[in-house]
This record gives sequence, structure tokens and C-alpha cells, in this order.
Amino acid sequence: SMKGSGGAISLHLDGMLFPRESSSREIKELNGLWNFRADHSLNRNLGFEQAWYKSRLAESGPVIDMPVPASYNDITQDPRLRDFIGWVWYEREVLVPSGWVSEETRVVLRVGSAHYYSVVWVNGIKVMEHEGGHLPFEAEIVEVLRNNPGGACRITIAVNNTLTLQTLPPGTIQHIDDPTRYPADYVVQNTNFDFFNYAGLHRPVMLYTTPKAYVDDITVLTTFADNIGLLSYQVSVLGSPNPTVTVTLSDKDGCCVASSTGPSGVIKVTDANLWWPYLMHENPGYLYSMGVSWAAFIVGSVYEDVYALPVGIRTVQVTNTQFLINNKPFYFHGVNKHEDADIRGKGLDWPLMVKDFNLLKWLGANSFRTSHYPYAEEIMQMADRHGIVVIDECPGVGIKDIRSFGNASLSHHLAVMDELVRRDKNHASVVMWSVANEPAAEMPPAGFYFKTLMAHTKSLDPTRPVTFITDSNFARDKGAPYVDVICVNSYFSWYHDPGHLEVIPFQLNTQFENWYGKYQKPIIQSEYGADVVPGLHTDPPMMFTEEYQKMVLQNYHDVFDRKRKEYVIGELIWNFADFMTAQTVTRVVGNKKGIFSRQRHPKAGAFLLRERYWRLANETGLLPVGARYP
Ligand code: BDP
Repeated sequence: SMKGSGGAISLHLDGMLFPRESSSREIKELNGLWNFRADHSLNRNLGFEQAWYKSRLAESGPVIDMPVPASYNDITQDPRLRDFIGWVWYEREVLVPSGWVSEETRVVLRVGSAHYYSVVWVNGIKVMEHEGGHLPFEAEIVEVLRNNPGGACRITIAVNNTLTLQTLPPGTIQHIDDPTRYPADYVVQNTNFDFFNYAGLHRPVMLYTTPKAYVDDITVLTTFADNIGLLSYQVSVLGSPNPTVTVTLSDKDGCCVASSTGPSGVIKVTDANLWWPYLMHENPGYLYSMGVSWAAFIVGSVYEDVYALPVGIRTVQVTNTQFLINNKPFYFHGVNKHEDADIRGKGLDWPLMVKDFNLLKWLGANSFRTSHYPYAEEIMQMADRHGIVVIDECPGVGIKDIRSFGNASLSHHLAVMDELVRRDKNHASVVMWSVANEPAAEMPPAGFYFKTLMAHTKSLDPTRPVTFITDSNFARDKGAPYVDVICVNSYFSWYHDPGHLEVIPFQLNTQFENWYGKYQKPIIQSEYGADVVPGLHTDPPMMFTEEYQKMVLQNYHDVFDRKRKEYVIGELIWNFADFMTAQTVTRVVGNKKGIFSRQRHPKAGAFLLRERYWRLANETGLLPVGARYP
């Protein structure tokens, strides 16, 4: 694969293009019902000891129906499954079209994400393992299928949700041996992050084909000069020594506007339509389609592979006080989200996804952060198409224990950034990488850790700024020297001075002055907010009421409005919607800081934010006349 240098995106992994149908590629989705069995044995290892993958899962013992994609936790009434720790087993049988099992075809099994650690077998033969719950992985399986004529294909996936000090996010497993206070063999999973550790096959699983020689990866970097768009691309073709690569660029109407040949090059588009954020242009999210094909003529036949990648032309730049998209100042007025909903947990759900984008647009939000892990590619594609700007965060959340700053953790964290950049590098919506959320950045090893991590991310992608989200003291934060944008979370009048709204103007002003004074870098308020149990009302406002959330927001906004004239470049509410957490005394069936409930009904804060975001769009955006507050 690609060995980049200079200004190129450089990855040392094979590609991970999103599977797309074309004249040379077919897809078979494996969503729907799978067989499922949790391994309740004491060491959770019975499945491996008895090799449950060797034959049909039902032969190993009782199986239940499990929908994919979905978290398994909330699907049944069994409390042991909701809070399960260890290996669960999924299985599904599919029939593969006979035409797929040929010398000319690759058949690839791809898992969009499985939380956290997975082992995959096809017809009892192990085809891959993967660590990490939020990024795709795949393996070629045609050799396995060839040994099994008739097309039967039994896919078994074992998934383990156990988090350790070296996983991302980290966690610890605690064995409690105290027969006077706990049942025998008592085990709990502890974590330092504030969302439920949902597990299972969270994103689509599919089979797809490519020809034996195929387009493995595409990297596109874009810029423009006057009205000329410039796309420099690199295509890697595997399986053919001297591929003849053709690249065409089509506009929204499908008209070819430019083309090129060769595995790398620069495409020029005159009168280019730039990719603009939502509310910054009358035609946001403009995408071209880059058609990449490889062809060869071998003994009278044509072999070819065709892949179409959506690309947006835009630039991103950071100054001491501004964030520029296409050379225009961009102010983030947006949200933090979670992949989270009733019943399905973190499973990708089309109605939910479209509803959320409709709510974002209703709200006048121009951006979100993928707190606290990479979101489904389908969501990233929506963001591209709707012009919603994304801060793309890796699962580096809850890094609080000093033992999670060691070499094993760091090298895994670097590998996760490799996988994240590989997956998301071509998304126009992604304008910044976030390598972590609220790590213990004051600890001695944090300096080396974050210096290495951010330098690595910049070497992977020199075109996008890099950050991590901090809640550390500005004077002691050891990661902040290496970020391009300071992203700060604070919960004044909530976790500090609870009930005292009057402290917000002072403490927030001091926060901004401190950070800017020390670093002279632009600042995003990457989280702020307050819990609301929907329907609770008091006057004067008290914590957990709709009124209190409104007052917290308003007090923050007053300071934002002063500081955005200087160096504050954005505000992201915590959170878009209520979401599930572990059970603790500070959470009432989950975190209630949503401006929407978990069912996506607006709280009072949503209306306040909507007024504000549309006003900001009118003031700071390049909103065309006529496109006013709806
Ligand atoms: C921040 C975390 C976020 C939490 C939020 C809260 O980044 O994950 O959910 O606080 O406590 O510290 O609501």
C-alpha cells in the first residue's frame, strides 16, 4: 500500500474503502437475525474449549435470535445479558452465489464494527481477529469458500466486551473475593467514561466482491485557487503489477468535468463547486463523484475494477484566533453526540440517523464531535452530504490510570489512529482529529504520550488540525502544547459550585483568558451543559429542571458572545440527546444533559439553542438572503 511522504496522507495499512456496488463489485448484506449465545461459563472460555465455531452454534447449546446491527444488552429481559462481561457468539449462515467462487473474484467479509474484541470464522476456519470496537475490519474468504462447494457459508463471530488498562477505551476488571458481602466468583467491569459499555455487532456485516486485481485504496487531497479546484489523488491497486488507472470526476448531475490517468495525479476542475458547511452557503455539502477504474486486457478478455468515491473540494486552516474553511472564518455551533438509543443501544439504525440529522438541521447546528469514538461510516457520509462539519474523535476516552500511559497503550492508540485516518481521510466533513477526551493530562507520562500521538496523527494526515479534549488545569496540562486548537470542557455551576449560576460568567471568562494567555491558540468550548429530567420545572431555577439548563446555557452564551469576537471559535453543547450510562448515584437512568430526550423530544434548552444557532448562522455564516430562521 501507500508509502507517503511530504504532503501526502501516509498509511502503512491496506485500504478500507467503504463497500460500494459497481459494474465490477457486488454486495450481500448480512443484517437481520443472527443466532446468538453468551458464554456464561465461569471463565467465559467454554466456547473456545468446545470450539463452538466448528459446527452450527445451536449444536453447542441453546441459541436465541439476535438482531444485527444492534447492541445485545437491551434486547432481552435477562439482566445477566444486559450486564454481561466476556465472550458472546454470533452465527449466521448464508448462501454465496456460485459465480462468486471463481479464480477472478475476491470475496471479502467485512464487519462495520464489533465491540470490543472479535474473532471471526467461516465454515469453522478462522479468518480474522480484530481489536477495537468502533472501526471496520475485513478478510478475504474466497479460499475458504472454495473448499466448500455448494456455496454454504457459516459465519461465526465471537465478541468480547472486556476492557483493560490497555484497551481504548480503557477499563479494569475487578474480581471480588469476599463471601460475606458478595456472591462467589464476583466480577465487575470498571470504567472511567460516562456511557454504557454497549456491546455486540454494532454496524452492518456484509460480503462483497472485487476482481482479483482491485482498487484497494484511494486518497484525495483538495485545494483550490480562484475558481479552479485541485484534487491530488493517489490510487493503490493490488493484484496487478502495472495497472492502467483511469480517474474521472463527475459533478452532481453526473456530468464528467475532468479526468486523469495514472495511479496518482492532480485533477483540475474549472468553476469548481466547493464543499461548504451547512448554513454557510445556499448549496452546502457539494460532492463530486470520483470514478476510479483499473482495466487490463489479458488474452482477449477485459478485466476491470470500478469504484466511485464521493469527494468534496474544501480547505481547512487554523490561525491564532480563527478556524478557516475555504479561507472563511468558521464558527462551530454544534453538538456532541453519542451512538445511543432505546433497545438498539449503539446499533446503527437508519430511522434514528435520519431523525438526528433532521434535528441537527432544525437546530441550526453546523457541526458535531463524534464523542467519544468513531461513528458509523454511514453517519460520516450523511455529514458529507449535508455539510455538517465533524470533529472526528477516536475512542481515547477515560484514560485516567497512569498504567494506561505505557507502551502497550500508546502503540495501540497509534494503531487506532492509523485505522481511523485510513477510514475517514476522504470525508470532506471531517475537519479535525481528536485523539482523546479528558485524559489525565497532568500526569507526568502524558507529555510524551500526547506529543507522540499527535505527531503521529499529523504524519498520517498533514492536512487536518489535531486536538484532544481537555478538562485539566491550563497550567499543568501536558498535552496542550501539541494541539492546534484548544478544546476545553467545563461544567461550572454543575460539578463545581452546584446550583450557583452566578459563578459562570467569572469562571468561564477566567478559563478562556487562562488558556488563550498561555497558548495563543483558538479555543472551542467542547462541552458544557446541565442535566434535565424532562418535565421538571422550578422558579427560581434548580438543578435538573428545564429552567436550570436554560440558565446554564444562557450564562455560557453571554461569555461566548464576547470571546468569539476574539479567539473562541466554537461551542458544542453536551449533549445532543440523553444517553445511557453505567448505574451510579449521579445518573437517573442515564445522563440527562441532552437538549433532546433519548427519544429525541426537545427540552426547553433545545428551543433556546435553536434561536441562538440560527442567529449565529445569520450573523457569522455566509447564509444567503432568504435562508433565515425557519
Ligand atoms: C464530561 C465527559 C462526558 C460526560 C460529561 C458529563 O467528557 O463524557 O458525559 O462530562 O458528566 O466530563 O455529563
